[in-house]
Amino acid sequence: QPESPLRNAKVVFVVGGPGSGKGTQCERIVKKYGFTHLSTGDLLRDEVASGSARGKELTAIMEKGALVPLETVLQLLKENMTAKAATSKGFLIDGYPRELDQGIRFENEVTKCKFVLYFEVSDDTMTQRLLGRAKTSGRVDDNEETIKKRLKTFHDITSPVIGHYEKQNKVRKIKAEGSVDDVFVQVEKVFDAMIA
Ligand code: B4P
Repeated sequence: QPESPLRNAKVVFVVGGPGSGKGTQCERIVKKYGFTHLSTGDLLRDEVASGSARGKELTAIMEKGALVPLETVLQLLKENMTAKAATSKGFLIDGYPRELDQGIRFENEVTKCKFVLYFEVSDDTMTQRLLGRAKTSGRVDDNEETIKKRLKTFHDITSPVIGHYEKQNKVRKIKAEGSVDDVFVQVEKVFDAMIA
């Protein structure tokens, strides 16, 4: 079997609750460090926008604040990473893993992550940010009821992912209550130390 072009890819997982600022900070990281940003939320919304049958099922799941099936997300990630492998300096995998199995499957089938960037924010702050975004986003999941469910999904299912990587000393925790600039100062410290 030929060696996968992704075996030696530099991968950083970006994890945090809904509205913790993952996507916002990833844009800044891309500008400064030149990584390839793949947001699983964006990939799923693209799939929905394509109008495919698979897309319709995804909307229903996202409206409920639940997680879409692992196979769907992993497949989307692999396709997009493979297409960019030759030109990428490294990948920011944003919004993934959201459950333990997603991390385990990815690391078995693609490659190990270098570290996990974790944005820690209170539920109150996340809720306020998402309600702010709701005014303009048009997203099916930016409303009070769905936000509550997304927070529950995060605490019940995603939190154990952080514990798993903490045991491996791979979590780099960012206190993300502050402004976008304040948060990015902490992110820079992590990247300068890890990527050099
Ligand atoms: P995502 O698209 O990942 O949604 P998110 O958690 O809301 O995004 P993010 O944390 O990036 O917030 P942002 O920076 O935009 O997921 C949506 C759904 O897709 C999930 O619920 C799930 O159903 C599905 N899904 C995605 N990945 C999956 C997976 N791996 N497996 C299964 N299902 C999956 O920031 C939010 C707002 O805050 C913005 O308005 C921003 O401007 C503002 N903001 C950011 N930082 C700020 C700061 N420091 N100060 C003030 N405001 C700030």
